[in-house]
Amino acid sequence: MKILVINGPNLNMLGIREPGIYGSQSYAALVGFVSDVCAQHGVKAEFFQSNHEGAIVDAIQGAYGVMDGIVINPAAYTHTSVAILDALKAVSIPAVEVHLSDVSAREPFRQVSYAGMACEATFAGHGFDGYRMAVEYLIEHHG
Ligand code: CA2
Repeated sequence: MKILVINGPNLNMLGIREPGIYGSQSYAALVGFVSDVCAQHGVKAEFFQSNHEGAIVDAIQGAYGVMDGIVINPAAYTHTSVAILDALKAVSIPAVEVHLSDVSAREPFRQVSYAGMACEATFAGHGFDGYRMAVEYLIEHHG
């Protein structure tokens, strides 16, 4: 099984600021954590991070016919991007949404998730462990 792990804008800044919300570990540590989870399950993982909406759309399109699952934290684009929603629908690859923080307990503008409308499940508020939950969801349902 091959999984594409997509992270949206500013997640490359993890560990540098706002540790109270997003934790104190870096983006490289997140990649290491998810790589280990995937290796333990015999899953191949690829990682993509971008601050640009169109680049994320391109990455989703590039997964078509190549990847078996997508784990996506669209970050701020979660709450704004119909383009990412449409890309996920277009490729029709099983996708799971992840958020480090518990978006349901934050500002009202974070209560809407466009990308989530094309995802089979959402794990929010579990920090890095949410990515493990998402990978294991995909293995359980599509592995
Ligand atoms: O909780 C999450 O994972 C979010 O997707 C993170 C986004 C936020 O816009 C979503 O509502 C919830 C923001 C990511 C920003 O990451 C930073 C990392 C370090 C310092 C500042 C921001």
